[in-house]
Amino acid sequence: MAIAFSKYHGLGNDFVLVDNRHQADLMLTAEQAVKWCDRNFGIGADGVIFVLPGQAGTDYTMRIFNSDGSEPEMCGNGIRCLAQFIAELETQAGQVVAAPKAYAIHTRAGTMTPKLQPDGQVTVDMGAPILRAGEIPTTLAAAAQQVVNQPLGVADQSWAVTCVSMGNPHCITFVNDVAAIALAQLGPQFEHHPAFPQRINTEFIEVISRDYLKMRVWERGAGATLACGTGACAALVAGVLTENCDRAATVELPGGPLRIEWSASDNRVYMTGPAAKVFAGTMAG
Ligand code: ZDP
Repeated sequence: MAIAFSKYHGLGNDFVLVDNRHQADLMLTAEQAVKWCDRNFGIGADGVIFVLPGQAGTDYTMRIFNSDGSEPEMCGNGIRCLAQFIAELETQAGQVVAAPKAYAIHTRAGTMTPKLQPDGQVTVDMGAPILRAGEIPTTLAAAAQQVVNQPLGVADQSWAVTCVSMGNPHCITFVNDVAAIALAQLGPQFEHHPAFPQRINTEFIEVISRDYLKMRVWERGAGATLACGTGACAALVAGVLTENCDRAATVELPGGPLRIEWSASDNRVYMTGPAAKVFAGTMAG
């Protein structure tokens, strides 16, 4: 059976989107998603995202497979793409979708709320960051403690790491020169380090100023990507905890900039950035 899809990207972090609103079961298996993500033998993407019926009072549910077939809790760039995809599906169905328009989306990390802005960007209420080691999870500190600038040994070097979960786990380390980081060598060693029982997404951050960070990322289950929304949020939170940056900053990723704010009034993280459709098609399952 041929399955319709749309291809989107958020700053070059690219996803295949599937309209799964008419059934509760996923229309693809993890193995099929891996094939679809293959850049030579498939469509090519960092992940496959499904829009399902809402749960627990939300408008819709998001589920995602990484390109290796693992299922993360959340995806920041992906949820911006999902909001644009939903707006397109609703428009096709004859509904009026005028910005600003917000959707409540159920994810494995709780309810997230992307809002379409009149300028085409999408702002996502990503919820409060999770800082307790046991909930991230990492064994770098006692379960109830935070991990801020703790030493972690990787590749015969000691890295000062700060750990933050945005629903999915992140390890952030501040470096002098992100361009000099050997990402493909170091990334897998962080990802599979025994201190991270659920594996980890790793962000290397260069502080340009208190409101401008430069980031390179090695994603759990997807490797080096051009952008990572949850990672940019986690990096800003880590920057505040380590006193490297202000509560609002631009995070520059290889694919472009995201605007991130960790609100002092409600403790939630707000991410603003683009999401764009590239093409649509059908694929044999
Ligand atoms: O946590 C993970 O396993 C990530 N690879 C999920 C994807 C995160 C993403 N890049 C983002 O933008 O947050 C989609």
